[in-house]
Amino acid sequence: MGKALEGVRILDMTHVQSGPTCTQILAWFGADVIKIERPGAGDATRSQLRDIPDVDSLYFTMLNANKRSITLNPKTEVGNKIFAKLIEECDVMVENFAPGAIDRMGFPWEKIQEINPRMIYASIKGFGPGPYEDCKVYENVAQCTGGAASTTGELEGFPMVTGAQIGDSGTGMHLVAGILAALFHREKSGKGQRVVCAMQDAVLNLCRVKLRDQQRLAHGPLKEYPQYPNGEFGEAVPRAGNASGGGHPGWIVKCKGWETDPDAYIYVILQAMAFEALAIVIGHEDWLEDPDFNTPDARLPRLMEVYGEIEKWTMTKDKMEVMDTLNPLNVPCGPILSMKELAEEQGLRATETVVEVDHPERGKYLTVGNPIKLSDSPADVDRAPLLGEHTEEILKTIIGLDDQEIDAAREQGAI
Ligand code: CAO
Repeated sequence: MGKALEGVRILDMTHVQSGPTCTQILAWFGADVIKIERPGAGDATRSQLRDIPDVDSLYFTMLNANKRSITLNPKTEVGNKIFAKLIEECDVMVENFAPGAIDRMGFPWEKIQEINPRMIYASIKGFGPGPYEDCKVYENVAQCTGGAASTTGELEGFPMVTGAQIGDSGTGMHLVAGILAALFHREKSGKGQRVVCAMQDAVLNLCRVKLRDQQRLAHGPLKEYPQYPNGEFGEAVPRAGNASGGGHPGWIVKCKGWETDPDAYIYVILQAMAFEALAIVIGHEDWLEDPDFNTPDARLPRLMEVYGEIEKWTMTKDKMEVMDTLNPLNVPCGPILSMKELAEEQGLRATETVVEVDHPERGKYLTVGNPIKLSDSPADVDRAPLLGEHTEEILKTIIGLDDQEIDAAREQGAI
């Protein structure tokens, strides 16, 4: 069985993280992803946060698997022609340069459509149209402007960004959805279209429940927030520590060993239907008859007391013991797993969510494979390409250049 996107060719003008996450997923779905990189330099991340001197960084290699790399400067005369030919030969073009960069290369959307009316042209920008549309944006800027930072952090603390790259990788995933929808639409219409995702929009979409709470706030205090009933609510959704954003309250509690192990914690959710089993296992059968504790509403003003009692019990067990005890009781819970534990987790290796690949210069490294599993076209995770590794191959097979023309292009700095 072939790959889902076999036969789809992607002109990949992405760099750093947001765009590359998108095209990496498309590559895992089977698309031929041709990554265009600046001659001599390549994607800036090749040399950022290097762990081994002169070797492509993990930053780059973990975001550019299964792609082919061609060096090309579309701002040169020959480079411009090659780029136009690539637009003709590709199905989708993806880019995440600063606003206007592709236009300045001589390829506004109108020109791209003229060259290839079937082309789907997908972009990531920091902001949508409006006062900030020309701004350059990185991950944490998006987290701050999309509502994540103002709603994350300790109750009385300052705004906090999360380590999950919701601005970059989160927007990349949104763009994948847009590209696939446009490809599907092209099957019927025969025409390509423009797909744009703004990082602020994607982060806000991921913070949807906080905009929900903003509106609920107009009708009274947010009773599942730790501020209730003693704290004050202001005009905007407050930071809520580790409170659950869903309909069932939850919190992180300490487990055995927390004094020395920074990850000896577990998240426990007080799902209403599992509360009886939870109360019994922690030795609080009395709560089942106590009107202060035996309904979800009664517990709301006492959540911190409930978590405190749960914690007395979890502190007697390590986090995996807690998990093994609570899961059979249908109590939703999640141990805090460190990156070390995740890297070593055999279950994730078995599903190829964590994959070891071999690289000619760095040797073996771990990467996160395709988290989206397709039954008939599973992803094979290959290493990231070296800079310009496929330049000649692509110029010969897709553009139709011969050796002499390739040499001439090289002399002019076009490739
Ligand atoms: N050959 C020659 N020039 C090239 C080239 C190539 N193959 N590829 C890119 N360039 C040029 C661009 O044409 C641009 O030149 P001009 O500004 O003179 O037109 C230049 O490289 C730099 O592009 P940039 O402004 O996008 O790069 P930057 O490092 O200054 O900014 C970033 C980086 C990420 C802030 C910006 O690209 C951006 O805001 N992107 C949109 C939002 C985004 O995706 N952010 C996520 C960042 S982390 O994933």
